Amino acid sequence: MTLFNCKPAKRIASGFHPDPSICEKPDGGYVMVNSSFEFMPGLPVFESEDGEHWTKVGHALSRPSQFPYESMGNSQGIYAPTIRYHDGLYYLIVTNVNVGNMLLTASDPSGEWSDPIWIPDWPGIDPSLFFDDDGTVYICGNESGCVDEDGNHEEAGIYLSRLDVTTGEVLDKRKRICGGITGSNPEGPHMLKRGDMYYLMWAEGGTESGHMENIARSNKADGPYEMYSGNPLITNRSTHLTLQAIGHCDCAHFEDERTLMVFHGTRNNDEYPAQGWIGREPYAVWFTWKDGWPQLADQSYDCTLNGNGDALEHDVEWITPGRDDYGRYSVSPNQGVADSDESVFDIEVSASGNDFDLPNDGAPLIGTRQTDMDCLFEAAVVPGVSCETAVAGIAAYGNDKHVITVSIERGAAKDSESAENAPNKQGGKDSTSAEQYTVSAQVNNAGLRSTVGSIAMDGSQPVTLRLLGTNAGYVCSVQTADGLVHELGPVPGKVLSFTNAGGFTGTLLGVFAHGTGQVKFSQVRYQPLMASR
Ligand code: 6LW
Repeated sequence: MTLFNCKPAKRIASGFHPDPSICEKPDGGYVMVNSSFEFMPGLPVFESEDGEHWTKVGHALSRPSQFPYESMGNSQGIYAPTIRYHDGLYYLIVTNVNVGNMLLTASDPSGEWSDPIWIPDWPGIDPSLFFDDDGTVYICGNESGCVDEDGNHEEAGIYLSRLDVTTGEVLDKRKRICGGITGSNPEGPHMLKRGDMYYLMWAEGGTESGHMENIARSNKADGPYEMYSGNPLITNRSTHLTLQAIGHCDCAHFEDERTLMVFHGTRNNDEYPAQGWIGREPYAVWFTWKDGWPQLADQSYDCTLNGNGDALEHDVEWITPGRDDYGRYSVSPNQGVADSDESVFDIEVSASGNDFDLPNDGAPLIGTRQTDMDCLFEAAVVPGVSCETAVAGIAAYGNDKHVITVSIERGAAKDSESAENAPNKQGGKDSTSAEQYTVSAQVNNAGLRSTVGSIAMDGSQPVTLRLLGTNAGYVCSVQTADGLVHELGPVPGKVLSFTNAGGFTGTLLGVFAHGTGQVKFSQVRYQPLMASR
């Protein structure tokens, strides 16, 4: 593949952590937050000493009083936060698209964060805060078009007001300060200041393959803003680069000679338009300044050139789609594992009263973000002992209508293949004496379910359900107690990509169960396989 003249960008977190916002800590170092949509715990918070190596230190949303998550649908909930530090306190301003815009505060970014201060008079999404030198606090955010309280139509664009951060009161009528350079989805604005000059940065072009970031400046906070003639500041649109859909920037050290900029993008296989399914991940670059504008030698960035994109510490973190199933899981480290470097877990799922069917309707699921294209996700169950429910399995979860599952269920599936290699047919075992189970790989694509492959077996022996992630997608298989691996079939990963599945999230690899009873998954393991892309 030909790589264009573009610079390497360093990935600073893997798996979907979109819409990065950063600020400097008063004693040195940085804090970052990301969107989390319907998932709990939400609003992941990272810290870094150098802006390049980041560690997750907690979540700003950890309790129902902050995030009424029960009724969150796909890609609803928490969008595009902004984090700022002012006068001893960290402020986080963010949209919950199901409720409205809110502010949270904390004296320590790792938590605890306050309950929300709601900002009822600020419609639209992607709010940002700016603390000016004279004590004025501004809120800016984007509006896709609405009717204001006086019945006037508000055009799409970026709006500004003064805000009381202690009450959430919007102090004056908001003003439209920017319409973007194309008019296509100007969003994710941040106001920053350098000397006496106010700068407005915003994403544009939609968060998909047309994504970009632009910048403008003014000597007054409410404009008029002068567009940078070099816009877009960054974009990878219409390229074959591995990294696509770059934009949604925020900066630290904005007043200094070297400025740290973060943005997000999607890793892709070699197809265009972007078919990456891991989701939007954050990257960081440093830039310098010339004549009052950022000096970015190239607009394009890729994640493969410096080879360090994957050299991130692996982070297994269990999250759940925010539905009424939050709290039905207990996750514990697997004690029986000698190699302590590996992250291996036991997970118990309480499926009582849960009639959902994951491949069809969504269901209780607990998962970890897929952080590598090439990876292995597996979990062991003993069907007759640890699986009392109707169905228990593992999933590559894009959203509740786009899921790939490898699951076991009681009974012989109608479309189950005759399992020539199944353990109940081997070694002269009498299959009639044990209860019948079926392991199957299934895909739900846009709500349409199909079986990729299935195999029948008895319920007395443990099975390991397996999803092998590759640059092309997933290979589904099951390993039986005799060590044999039965391949159930491949599924293209683009089923889960946002070009197919829609929405703003990425892939979770997790375990699920539905029916009634407890399911015990043991040896639940996520393993990156190679540092490839
Ligand atoms: C977010 C918007 C965006 O609100 O995607 O890429 C939306 N930018 O700014 C959801 O993450």
